[in-house]
Amino acid sequence: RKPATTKANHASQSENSYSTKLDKKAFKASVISHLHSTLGTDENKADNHAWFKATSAAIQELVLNRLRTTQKTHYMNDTRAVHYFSAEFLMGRLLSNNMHNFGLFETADAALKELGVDISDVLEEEPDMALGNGGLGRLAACFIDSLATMELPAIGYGIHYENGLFRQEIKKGAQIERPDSWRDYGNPWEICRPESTQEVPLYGYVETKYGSNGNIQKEWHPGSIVKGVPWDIPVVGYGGNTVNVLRLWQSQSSSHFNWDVFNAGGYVDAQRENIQAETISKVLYPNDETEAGKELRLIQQYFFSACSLKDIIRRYKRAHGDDWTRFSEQVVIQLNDTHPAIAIPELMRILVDRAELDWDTAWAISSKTFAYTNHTLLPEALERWPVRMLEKILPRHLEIIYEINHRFMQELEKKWPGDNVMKAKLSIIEESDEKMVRMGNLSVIGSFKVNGVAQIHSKLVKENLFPEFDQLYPNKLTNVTNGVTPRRWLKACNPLLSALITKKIGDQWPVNLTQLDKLSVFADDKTFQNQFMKVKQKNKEALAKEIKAITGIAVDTKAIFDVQIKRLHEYKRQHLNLLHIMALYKRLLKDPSYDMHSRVFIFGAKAAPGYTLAKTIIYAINKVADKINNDKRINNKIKVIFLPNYRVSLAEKMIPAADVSQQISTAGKEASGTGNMKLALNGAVTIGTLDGANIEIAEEVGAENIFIFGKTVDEVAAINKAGYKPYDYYYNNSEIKALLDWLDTDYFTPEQPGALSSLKRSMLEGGDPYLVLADFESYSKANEALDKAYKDKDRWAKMAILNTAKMGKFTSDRSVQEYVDRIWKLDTCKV
Ligand code: GPU
Repeated sequence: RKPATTKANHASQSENSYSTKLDKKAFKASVISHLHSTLGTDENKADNHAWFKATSAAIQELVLNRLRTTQKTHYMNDTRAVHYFSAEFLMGRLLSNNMHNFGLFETADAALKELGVDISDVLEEEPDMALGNGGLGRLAACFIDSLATMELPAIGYGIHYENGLFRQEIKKGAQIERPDSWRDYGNPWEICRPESTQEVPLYGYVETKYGSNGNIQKEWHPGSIVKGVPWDIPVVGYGGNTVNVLRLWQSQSSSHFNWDVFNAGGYVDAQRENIQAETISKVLYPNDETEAGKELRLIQQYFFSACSLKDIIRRYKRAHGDDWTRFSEQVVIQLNDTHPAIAIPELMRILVDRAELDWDTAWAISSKTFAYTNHTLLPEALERWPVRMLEKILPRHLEIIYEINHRFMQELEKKWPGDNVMKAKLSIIEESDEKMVRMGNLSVIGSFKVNGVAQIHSKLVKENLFPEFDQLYPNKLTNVTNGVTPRRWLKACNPLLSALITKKIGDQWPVNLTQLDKLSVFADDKTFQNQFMKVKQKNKEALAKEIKAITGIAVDTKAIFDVQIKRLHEYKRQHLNLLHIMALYKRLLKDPSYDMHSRVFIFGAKAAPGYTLAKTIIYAINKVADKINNDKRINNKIKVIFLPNYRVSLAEKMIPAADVSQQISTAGKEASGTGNMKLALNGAVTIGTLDGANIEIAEEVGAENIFIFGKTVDEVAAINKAGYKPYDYYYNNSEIKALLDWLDTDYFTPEQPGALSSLKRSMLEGGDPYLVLADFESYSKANEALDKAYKDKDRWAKMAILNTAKMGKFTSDRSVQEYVDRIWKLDTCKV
């Protein structure tokens, strides 16, 4: 093979523009033809949804052509490919991005205009593909965008959830969950591939047999079999040259009845669980960063991992037959967190039980195939499965896990003879009351590389989470800082800023984001400052309209637009933001001349349905908002807006309009963050802690262009070691005391006193686990500095420009290139 390329090899838009193949006239004709022949309607009857369908169909025609060519090229070249295994892909909408990536957005816009249709109305018809919870799922979506853009052979593997993340409604301030049915009116992009259906065994028992040579052979007799039907979503690279696929598995009941099991009689019946096959891919688990321990969740994980592995092996065998020696040269599998870690024993099972390779040969192949990304240090998110559950659902996998562990313990004995404490700590099996399988340990042992997602996070993975593994396997643990795709998160979502940037520095920045640094020289240029801030103003006006339409609340677009958008979690500290808002409100009530620029605080956040305190925080934000927004005494200085149903398509409207980006997690808790990158890329200034990628953002933009506050990772550790006492802050800081006590009154919830008391308690009796009170004063000071900076228009414009200019590092193309160079060792394949 050729050595891995070192430089991204993007298809250039100019030499490869599909706009040359489809002009306005041809595009119009194609849309109309689809209106007639695909949708069975016509120009007079068509509503926006029909236009959306017809426009998508016109684009999909081009997509499928490039998909065929890409697949043929990859097949002919027998390319090594990365297989990105992820339980979540948070794709959002595809039409706008597919048009942009084909260089056809302007053509489509003009064509639809001539047909009397407004393209933005058409784009609004597309439901989000919300097959993910938050950052982890969106990262997977950005990575497959970059892989296609960089013309790398890659396939995403996941689950075809019938219902994605719930739709959030806010009723009287509280979150209500409604099902998300994204495919109700059909999905124009997905293609069903019944010919590639796979079968997945579950339950049953393991039989031990003796081969003719006296070898022990294991045979798993499953209790039931489910079918996995693949749906392919094309992933269009920028320039439209390479189109990769995202393959999502839908479960279906299998027509087989396992007669083996039937004949074995009652023994099996006792263990057999009659799960409805269809339920496996019914719904995405809405818990972000908490393991549920639910049987169906483990089955989901095994279901998509097993289908995907079989699919990979089928493709490999087509080219290489039964010769397994080249498997790990052709196949690399990236595990997006431990959710697909069961793929490790599954591959071992196939190699040992099915291909009849000896253990060492099989392990040599398997452990060169997998790499694992860790996305969190939060203990509640580290997956552990009860041994009893694995024994029931995947009895053979449990045996294999024990064998992996047994051999690993022998390795440990060699390195640290007699050290049983070490063995207990690193064992895949946790010997608690209820024995558990630690999926993190399994993933580290079974992978050739393990990475964290930002420098600080990877350092903590090495030093705190897996220090002994780092000693045992030097160089296995590494860092790849996250990134975001600038195609979706600047080019497509912020057309005004994109146009301004292109006018200034040319049109290559979407594939070479470090070019944005060329804007730096204009940071002091008054004309450019004006143009830049005018764009921001327009975007704020557009969001204000949206806010008015959604909530009925009018906001002043001259106010600071301050945005906190992310899942609701205590560690992300939306309640710190809220306490500070209450503080400003209190200061204004006390002193109407209190000097602050007016500010609109905008939130978007979903809480996991079972996370009671997170839901209380949402309720608190809405109740405080009601009070403040209707209080005439403060002269509209503060507005608080909670936009319901935060999702990718809403983020695309909020981010271009943000002046301020709130990234205020307790130091050490946010692995990286990616919203921080998207907001800064669009010219928002960060107020944040030294956590996750904020640290690297601060390095890029410089201390004068970011508002850093709060305890550092080391300080947090020291406080916790000494024994953190939130009551000290409560009694020593009269403002903090007044704010918490305010939550205990019925001021914000007149109809139900005490409705917000649990929030207060969490920060006192509850021990304030995320140090909200310890960071409050520092946060308040940083906000004052921010307020002062905003009042200086030139200074603020310069900061905003430099935030955009210095975000080049955070393109997901750079992240993917690092994976390619240091982990995946892939070559580009020109299509
Ligand atoms: N993350 Br684990 C999720 O969104 N969900 C999860 O279940 C886990 C991690 C996030 C991290 O919180 C965030 O800091 C990171 O930027 C993102 O993954 C992508 O790595």
